[in-house]
Amino acid sequence: MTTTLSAISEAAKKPSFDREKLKSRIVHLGFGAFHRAHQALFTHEMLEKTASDWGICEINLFGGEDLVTQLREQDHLFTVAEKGAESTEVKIVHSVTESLHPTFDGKQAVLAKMAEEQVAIVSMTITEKGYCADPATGRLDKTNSLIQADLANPHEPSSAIGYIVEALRIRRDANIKPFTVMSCDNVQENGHVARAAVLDFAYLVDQELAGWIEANVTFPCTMVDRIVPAATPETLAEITKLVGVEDPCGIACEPFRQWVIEDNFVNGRPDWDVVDGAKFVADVVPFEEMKLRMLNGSHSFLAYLGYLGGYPHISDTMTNEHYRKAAFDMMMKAQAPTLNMPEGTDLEGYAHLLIERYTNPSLKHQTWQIAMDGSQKIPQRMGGSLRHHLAAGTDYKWLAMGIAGWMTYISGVDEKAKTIDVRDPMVDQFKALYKQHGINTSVVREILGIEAIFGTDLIQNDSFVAEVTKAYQLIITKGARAAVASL
Ligand code: NAI
Ligand code: CS2
Repeated sequence: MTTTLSAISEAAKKPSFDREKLKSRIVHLGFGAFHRAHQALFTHEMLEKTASDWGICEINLFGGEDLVTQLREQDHLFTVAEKGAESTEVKIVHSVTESLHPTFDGKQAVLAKMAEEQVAIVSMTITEKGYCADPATGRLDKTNSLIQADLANPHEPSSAIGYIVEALRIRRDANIKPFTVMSCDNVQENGHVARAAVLDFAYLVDQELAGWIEANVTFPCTMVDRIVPAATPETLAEITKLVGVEDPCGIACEPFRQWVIEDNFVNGRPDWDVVDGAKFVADVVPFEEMKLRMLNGSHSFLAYLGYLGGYPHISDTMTNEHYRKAAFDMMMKAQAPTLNMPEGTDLEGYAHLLIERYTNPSLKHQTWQIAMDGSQKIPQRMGGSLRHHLAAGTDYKWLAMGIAGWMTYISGVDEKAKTIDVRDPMVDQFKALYKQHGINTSVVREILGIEAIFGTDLIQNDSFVAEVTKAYQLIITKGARAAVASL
């Protein structure tokens, strides 16, 4: 099975550990861009520094068939290119032991793997929508079509939640210790959301099983950070040039990385904290909140208003002084004051670092990519801060502008009357509202009335509705660039 990539790795980047000794002790759901440049690489570097056997079995539940096929063809090795503003460092990841895909291996093979005794952690990067949770409440969305199908047929699941519950059932029935469920998605209190979704589902299928999960399984929260844009033909060509062979599983990312993990594992864990950027703590929630509000909140702001303003990438928005200032002000004036951080946390330093990371010209992070799935992202990136300011009577104009930018974006038409390819689980609902109202301020109240995104409280606040309407009006009449400059 040795391929050219492994030949290269043998020659230039041979790891210090014996790959043959690794076991699939982690099953990871979501072999996407992010995981390759984050957990898989952290695990590789942890293995370099410790004598342990924590290997990863990669699974994609939805899509990514070609990626898994290709990964197998290259002996489960792949490249990560860390691109700084001036130089690039290439690493070959050796922590992956095997891979599965339900499309060609079948659902039972996936479940059997998750139920294997040595599997101690099931981790996930399945996107916000993968939790099948109501974005406003974080509880299982029982109307979700995947969940409905899995409730009807729990032994043949499709959703990640369905797989986890069924795999835990198999383990309990076979008297095998459970695994820890570790979410690595950008979801506020991701462990708590994963737990709520799993338990809500389990209680609907088997109360006794639900009780066993509640008593025996842990769901640590994690804060994950590294900007990893989707691979493009350009990044893959660059990797080919750097490595000397083609690597369709290769991925480029920024040099920065951070991983703060709640130390709450039921069946052992690797010492990821031997690697720079990873640490275990007792309470991750403040760190998650800081990252989601300051980084992801400003990212979404820049994504919607940047896309509408004609900027294809985040680094392009940073060339406009108004966008740069608005992003910084949003972090420091709208988000930072809502946080409750451990003493000594330097939020201003963090904001400056974020602006520097966004400016990295080597990283082509598309505004369109970040704009995806806004219905799942807006509540956690802006909702909590908004409620904070509304209660305190403080200024939140950056948040109102961000929400208005998103509302304009989901109209599906840009400032040059070109169609926007809006990707969102709720896109049909948006289309219906825009069909009824057109691009007109009357749509604002309707969109703010979507309970799954905004709950029931925000729509009742007239001054909030007026503020978003004012921002929306400015965007649709003067354009996004002028609207951002007005801040
Ligand atoms: P990607 O598009 O490369 O991969 C998405 C992954 O999610 C695929 O493996 C796919 O199989 C899986 N997936 C999609 N829908 C699913 C569903 N309904 N159920 C189960 N699995 C599903 O995206 P990428 O970049 O890997 O990001 C994935 C997530 O990782 C993000 O949504 C975010 O929560 C988190 N993340 C991403 C960062 C980035 O910069 N790319 C940084 C920090 C976190
Ligand atoms: C981005 C994030 O796609 C998005 O919504 O905001 O994936 C962002 O790149 C990461 O969270 C950075 O850690």
